[in-house]
Amino acid sequence: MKKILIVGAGGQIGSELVPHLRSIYGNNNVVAADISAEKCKALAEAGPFEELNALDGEGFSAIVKKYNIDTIFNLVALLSATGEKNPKLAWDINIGALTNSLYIAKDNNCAVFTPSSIGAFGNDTPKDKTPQDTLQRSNTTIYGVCKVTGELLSDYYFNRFGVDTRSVRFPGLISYVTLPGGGTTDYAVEIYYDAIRKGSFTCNVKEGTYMDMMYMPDALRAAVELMEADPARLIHRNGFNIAAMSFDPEGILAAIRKYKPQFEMDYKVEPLKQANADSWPNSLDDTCARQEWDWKPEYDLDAMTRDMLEKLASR
Ligand code: AKB
Repeated sequence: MKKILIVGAGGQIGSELVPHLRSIYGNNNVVAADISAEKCKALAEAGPFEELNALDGEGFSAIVKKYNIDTIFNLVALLSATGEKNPKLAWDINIGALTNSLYIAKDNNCAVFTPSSIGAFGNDTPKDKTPQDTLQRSNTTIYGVCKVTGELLSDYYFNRFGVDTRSVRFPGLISYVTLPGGGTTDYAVEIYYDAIRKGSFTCNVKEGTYMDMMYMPDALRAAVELMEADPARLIHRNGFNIAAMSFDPEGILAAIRKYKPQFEMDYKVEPLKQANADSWPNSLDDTCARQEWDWKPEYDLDAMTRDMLEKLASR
C-alpha cells in the first residue's frame, strides 16, 4: 500500500482509520473521501480530502487516477438497523459503492479492502464458535444480504480478474472517537457514554444476547495487517472471521461496574435490533485469520472498558 483512497471516510471506522493509515504511510499518501466535507473537517485539514458520492463512478474513477491510487478502502455502508427501514436504499448504497470500488480497482490495478460483518451470518449458522466456512443462506437483514453478496462479489473479482480483494467480518466495533449510527451493536458503545454522562443506561437488546465485539484499535490493526499480509499465505480472502470478545448486556454492565460500582442498567428492547441480534452468532471462530495472517486481538473486555472510561472521562 503506497497511495490509499478511503471512501466513506467520515463514518465510525473511517474517522479513525484515516489518521491511523496516515500515521503509517504518511499524510499525503492517504486520501480521504466522503459525501460531505463539512462533517470531515479534521480529516480534510490533516491531509488530502475529496468530496465524493461513491455511487458516482466517474467521479470515483477520476480521484483514483488523480492520486495514482493503488489501494481502496471502501467503508460506505448503511448499517443493520437503518438498512431495515429502507432496504432498497441500503442495497443501492452498500452494493453500489462496492461495485464501483471493484470495477475501478480492476481498471486501475488497485487492491480493495471492504468490511464484512457478523451480520453476514443468519439463523441457519452455527451460533457458537461459528466456523469460517459455514451456512449463510438464511439471512434476515438487508445489511446481511449485502455483506454476503459483497463477499461473493469480491471473491469473483479476485478469481475472474485477479483484483487483490480482502475483507474481514467485523464484530460490533467500540470506540470513543465517533459514534456509530443505525447499528444493532451500537448499545455497546452508547453504554460507555451514558456511564460517564448519566450513571445509568437503558439497553435496547435483552439480557442474555451474546454478540462478538471488538475495540477499535484492534479493528484498525486487523485492516492494515490483512492488507499487508503475504498473498501466498491467504487461503481465504473475503470475509475472514476475526474475534476479540463476546459478551451480553450483563457482561458489559459487570465490566463497567468494576470501575463505576453505582452504574445502573434497565431494558427497553427494540424488536428490530433484537431480531437482528438473535439471528447473528454468539461468538466467531477466527482460527483461519490467526493461521493465514497471524491475527491476534490485544484488547479483552476489561482492557477495553478501562480505556473507554478513561478516554471518555478525559473528554
Ligand atoms: C451493526 O450492528 O449493524 C454493525 C455490524 C455488526 O456490522 N455494527
